[in-house]
Amino acid sequence: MKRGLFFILIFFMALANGASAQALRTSFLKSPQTPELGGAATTDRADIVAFKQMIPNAGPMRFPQFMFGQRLFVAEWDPAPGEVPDQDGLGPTFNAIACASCHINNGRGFLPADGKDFDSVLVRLSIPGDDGHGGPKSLENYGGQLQHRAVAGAKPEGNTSLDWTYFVGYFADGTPFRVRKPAVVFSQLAFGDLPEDTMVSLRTANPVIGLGLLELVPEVTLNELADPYDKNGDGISGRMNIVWDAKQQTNAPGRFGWKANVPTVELQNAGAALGDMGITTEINPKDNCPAAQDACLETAALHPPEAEFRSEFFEQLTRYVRLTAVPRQRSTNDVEVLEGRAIFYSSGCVQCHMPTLKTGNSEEFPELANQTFHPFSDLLLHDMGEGLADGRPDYLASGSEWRTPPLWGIGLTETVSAGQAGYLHDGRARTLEEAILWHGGEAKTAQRRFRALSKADRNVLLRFLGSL
Ligand code: HEC
Ligand code: HEC
Ligand SMILES: [Ca+2]
Ligand SMILES: [Ca+2]
Ligand SMILES: [Ca+2]
Repeated sequence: MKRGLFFILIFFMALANGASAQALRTSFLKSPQTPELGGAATTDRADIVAFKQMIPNAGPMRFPQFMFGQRLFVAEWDPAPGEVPDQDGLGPTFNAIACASCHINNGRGFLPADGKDFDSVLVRLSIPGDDGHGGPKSLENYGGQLQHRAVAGAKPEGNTSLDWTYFVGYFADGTPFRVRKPAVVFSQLAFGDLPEDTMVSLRTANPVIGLGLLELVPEVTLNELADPYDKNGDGISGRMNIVWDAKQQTNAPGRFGWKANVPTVELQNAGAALGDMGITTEINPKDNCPAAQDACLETAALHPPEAEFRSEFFEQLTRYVRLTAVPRQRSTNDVEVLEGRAIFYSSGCVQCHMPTLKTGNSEEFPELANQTFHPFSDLLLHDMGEGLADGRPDYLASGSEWRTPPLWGIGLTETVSAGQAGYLHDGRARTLEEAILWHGGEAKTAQRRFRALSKADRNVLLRFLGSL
């Protein structure tokens, strides 16, 4: 009898649990989407510096620190020993000399024109297996990323260029479209051929706005939004990436990067400093020199053993990234933008590009706590099909899974990046329309709905995206 009651109790608890997962999604979808895309962390700027503003509700005390963090974000690093001791230690190998070289005005990077160097994108490498914590396994001679530049005395690992394949398709109304897909071509590899089973992933730099908000979305929220076995039968099975938090020495939900493979802003920044620029931190105290690279090891020894990024400075950089505001949505009373938003909802874009999320508590950042905000992302991984697959797993993310990228600020891409635009993880899409056309896998139905729209309806949807 008691046992029976117990099972009945479990049954109702499970039912309540399933229902509450749906309830959270429904309540987020029903709550009004306001133009304050970052909640209180919204800026009115919509110009070239729109992504570089401090969240307005942070106290004036924060401002000098924020400006100092911004200086660090744009600072160009020198090889050691340099004239400014707190700004030297670049390399030995690196991809760029400043955070802002890739995150242009805190915005995204873009693919180089034919024959030009990779200036704001990078190439990740791995071989089958894992690193002992479930992450990608590095190559013995090249590590987990190709650094195509080096300081004097060390060798660049190699060079890269792009090979394009073009595809033609049609909208339901007969209008043709042409999209393109890049493949990375390696040359001048300094430490031997890449192993045959090397997996390669081309990545552009993401915009750096509103990340403090995304970091504070409680894990239970992500868990409730996730639907890994598609229990609600809508064809969408978002799941969390679970990744290694090297600072806390534990597993944690992944939130940052195109495959949500990094758990915190701090670790993302430390990884970027070392991997992209060759700058050591307390978190990553050793320079990035695979054992085969003797000259790299020798050159690294030119910097004194302490971290190249002074800890107090690195903290300011991380605070800066956390306190960067999100631009307000524009043209919100425009009839076309409103129609476009309705199509965005009815086409199922919101199933992944979740309009509304909420942050939890934070003692360190009360200005980011308990905010309702509008990232248009669920921070979950989705299988996007073969067309977008890189075939390079990263923790739980398979070769075809990607994190739903936030769409806030996307309408200002060209404004902040001086006319440049490249969307999707590898920057292949020249327009927002091309980005949508690449959606496959779980997003195939939404993509079909988009292709079935009239030209006028496609345009109002794009107008809505442009208002974000
Ligand atoms: C060589 C180009 C390059 C440089 C230099 C660079 N980044 Fe990045 N950044 C990227 C790329 C590419 C990604 C996406 C990585 C991925 O998906 O694996 C990224 C992602 C990020 C993200 C995550 C954004 C998100 O939405 O998830 C943050 C934060 C970030 N970078 C901060 C920095 C900081 C701070 C620096 C300087 C210390 C820096 N980056 C230097 C290319 C760069
Ligand atoms: C199944 C989940 C899913 C659905 C449904 C979906 N998207 Fe996406 N969207 C993604 C993912 C994941 C990416 C990133 C893919 C990549 O970079 O390879 C993405 C990328 C984008 C981008 C480019 C973002 C950037 O930063 O480069 C745009 C724009 C976009 N989606 C718009 C839409 C629109 C409009 C719809 C509805 C017609 C839609 N999406 C439906 C998951 C989804
Ligand atoms: Ca260094
Ligand atoms: Ca390397
Ligand atoms: Ca589902």
